[in-house]
Parts: sequence; C-alpha cells; structure tokens
Amino acid sequence: MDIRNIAIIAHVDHGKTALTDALMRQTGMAGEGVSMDSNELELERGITIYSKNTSVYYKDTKINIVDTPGHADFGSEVERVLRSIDSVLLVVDAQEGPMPQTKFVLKKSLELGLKPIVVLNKIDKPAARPEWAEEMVYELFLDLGASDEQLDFTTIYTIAREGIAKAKLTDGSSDLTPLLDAIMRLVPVASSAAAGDKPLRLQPFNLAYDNFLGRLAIGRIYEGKIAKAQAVIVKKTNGEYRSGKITKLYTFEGLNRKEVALAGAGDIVMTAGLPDIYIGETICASAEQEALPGINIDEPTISLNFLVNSSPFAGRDGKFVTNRQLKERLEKELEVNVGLKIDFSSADHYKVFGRGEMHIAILLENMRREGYELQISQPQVIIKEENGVKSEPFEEAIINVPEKLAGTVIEKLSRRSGAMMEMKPEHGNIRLVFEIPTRSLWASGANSWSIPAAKAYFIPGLSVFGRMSEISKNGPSVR
Ligand SMILES: Nc1nc2c(ncn2[C@@H]2O[C@H](COP(=O)(O)OP(=O)(O)OP(=O)(O)O)[C@@H](O)[C@H]2O)c(=O)[nH]1
Ligand SMILES: [Mg+2]
Repeated sequence: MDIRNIAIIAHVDHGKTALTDALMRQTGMAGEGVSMDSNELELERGITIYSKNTSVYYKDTKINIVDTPGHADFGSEVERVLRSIDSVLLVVDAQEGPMPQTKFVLKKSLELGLKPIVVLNKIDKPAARPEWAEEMVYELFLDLGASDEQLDFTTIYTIAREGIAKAKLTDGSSDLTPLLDAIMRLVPVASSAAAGDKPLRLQPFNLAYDNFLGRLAIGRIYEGKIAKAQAVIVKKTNGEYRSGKITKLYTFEGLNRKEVALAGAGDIVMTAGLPDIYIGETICASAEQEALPGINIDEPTISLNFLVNSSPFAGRDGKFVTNRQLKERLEKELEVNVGLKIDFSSADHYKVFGRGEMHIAILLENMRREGYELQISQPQVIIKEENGVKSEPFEEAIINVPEKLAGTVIEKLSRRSGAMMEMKPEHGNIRLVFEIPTRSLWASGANSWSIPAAKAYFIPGLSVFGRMSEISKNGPSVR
C-alpha cells in the first residue's frame, strides 16, 4: 500500500485539529465527537500543545498526518516535524488571513522545499473573505521567496468543523473528498520498492514517554524495514554510534497506536527499547551506514527558577513539596520536553530554560495538577553573546486599532524599541505589525496597556518570533 506523509500547519486556532478530526471521521478512523486534542489541558484550553500523529486510509493509500500546535512557543517542534513529511496543508482562517505563525511555518516549509497545499478554512464565517485571504497568502509566498513551483499552489476551501471541502468556492460539497483528492494528486508517495530494499535508516523527530516502556521515539523510516526485536545501531551525525534493540514497534491509526511486527520505508512509526534515543539520531542496521543529516533543536529564549515553597503556607496545595521530589519530576520532564533545559547545579533552586512563557506555563500547570507545589521566580529573557554582539529574543505583535489611535500606539511601542514592519488600513481600522523585544512586552505588561481603547484590539498571545536579534539599545534595562 502506498504511504503519503503530511503535516497540518497554521497559526493558532485556524482549524488544524478540526481538520484532522474531520479527516479521521470521514475515513472511518474516529467517531463523532472524537478529537486529536485529547490531553486534559488541551481540552480545557482549546489549543493543541503537543503535536500528534494519526493516519487515515483513502483509496488504497495510507496517509500519515501530523497535527501540529499553532502557538509560537511550539514553533521549533513544528519545524522538526516538517523535516520528516513530504507536504503540508497550510491552513489559513479565511477571515483573519495569514498571521505571524502562518508566516513562520510557511517560511520553514518553503526553505525545506516543500510544496504546500493552501487550505482556506472557516469560509462559513459571516465575515469570511476568502478571495482577500488567498491574495494575502499569495503575497506571503512571494515575500518569503517561494519558487515558481511553490507559488503555483493549489487552494482548497473548507469548513473544517463540518467536514466540508471545495476545490472552488462556488462548488457544492458535502464532505472532504476534494481535499483528499488534492492530497492524492499533489503529495508524493513516500514508500517505494527501491527505498524499501535498502538497509534500515529511521530518524526520530519527536519523543514520548510511557511508564512501562520508557522513552519512545517517533520517526520516519526513510529506507529499509524495521521489525520488533530487531537489533539496531543508533548513529549520531558525528559518526559516534551505539547498539540497541527495538522491543516494541507501533504505527498510528486514528487516535490509537497500533502494535505491529514490521514496518517499511515511508512509514511513520514509534519505537520502544532505546532508552537514550534522541531527536535527529539515525536508527540503522549497521555501523557502516551514514547517519541522516541532523535535526536542529532551537535554543531556549527565557529562563526562571523553580524552588521549594518556603512560605508559611507551604504544603497546603500540594503533596509533593520537597527539593528531591521537584528534581525527580523535572528530570522526568527532560525525557520528552525537547525545547527545555534545566540547570540542576544550584543547591536551593533549579534554573529552567524554555521557549517562551506558554511553554513554561504548561509545565507548571501539569505539575500543579499532579500535586506538586513550588515557587517560581520572575522569568528573564536569555541574552546571548556571539562574536561580541549581544542578542535577545524578539516577538511579532499585530495590533488592530481605530485610525485615530494608531499614532499613540506607534509612539508607545517605538519608545519600547518596537520597530514598525507594516501599517495597513483594514476594515476601517489600521493594522500595525511591530517587532519588539520580548522584555519590552513584559516590562509594559502586554495586558495592561495604558491606552484603554487600544486594549481591546491588542491581539493577546503575542508570538515569539523564534529568532534572536541584536540587543536593542534603548529598550528597558534587563531585569
Ligand atoms: N466557523 C468555523 N469555526 C471553525 C472551523 N474550523 C474550526 N473552527 C473552530 O475554530 C476553533 C479552533 O479550531 P482548532 O481546530 O482547535 O484550531 P487549531 O488550529 O487546531 O488550534 P491550535 O492547535 O491551538 O493552534 C474551534 O473553536 C473550532 O471549532 C470552521 O470551518 N468554521
Ligand atoms: Mg490544534
């Protein structure tokens, strides 16, 4: 059976998970009301936190799908996923148009040479403007230096929530068939007999953990076959290698993992049995084989201290309160939380480095629910120095304000070292795009802007731009 591999990428809330769920429903892989957002926190917050794999069957083809998170703090996770698939569905809200994270994930896709299929979603919204959104997406492709081939993208119009897709806006449709057919037409087949006959090469792009099985690696089989109980070599890009054994092997189906005895080239699998496996390493058949090119892990951008609660009220909220319990929990987190780093060297606190406030907030919330109680310090941005140039994390802020307020907002953001990248009239408002140092936003408290009328228009959940830039000279002093 042919295999095709895709990822669904978008800005937060544009409908990736709704689309994945609908694809599973239509192909009979999941029932009504079943969602890929299965984790407790995901259900409560209504956002995807962890990227997840599934597969559906359509016309004798297995389509492996990775549903990715849209929040900017998880952008580097999306980037890793993109390395391992062959095409993306770039979902864009037909009312909002492209947003900062659309730009980030599209840029990464184009750089990898992928040819995205554009999915304009939520065309049922009363204020949807699909033609405009399509034009904006085209401009974004151009701005990001898309090749002619990439620019010649196919657009599908969807109501993901209802499981409807159309090849043309004027078409009638009652299901996702036009989208599935576009995937069949445009996404290359990942499984070929020639690749299947080569010796095994598999590369993990994600990690997971199971209390009984230990660390699990999720990766793509590029060449060859892998079997349960197979002895393998794990090779790093620098040539170092070690041996190991696969104890269990799974593929993904609907919401479940399915244990299999054998899997072949092109498929995405999960393996158990390699306790120290890491992203980007190559699982292969023999030490003579060449490792696949590595996968970059983005560096943390913020840090803060986790410490034992020493207040008089300690022990009231949690059952795990000691330094040792805290340390054990954090060590366990490092098993799977790839963007996270922790410095355990201090006696009275642990310094946690993460990819943004949301990244750390999710960890803290999970710990709280498990019964841990702790104190944290104020977060700080990480200042890096390379060749004498200091750099700091920046964010992209999009602000929609009535015309008469634009001047005040521009002035306030400029005073905090914000650089205006774009200014466009939109629906009687002005849309401003700023690049601004993360610490400027913290210092000003993005939620308590002193222009009351502008507050309502400030889009919360500003997006970490995922890049470091030369430190701004006149920003607030580093705290
Ligand atoms: N009106 C309308 N709403 C939709 C449509 N598709 C999704 N939604 C809604 O949009 C919201 C976000 O949808 P999700 O599928 O969770 O978005 P997402 O892109 O997975 O979000 P993150 O994973 O958090 O980045 C939900 O409330 C959906 O019900 C659609 O076609 N029309
Ligand atoms: Mg989602």
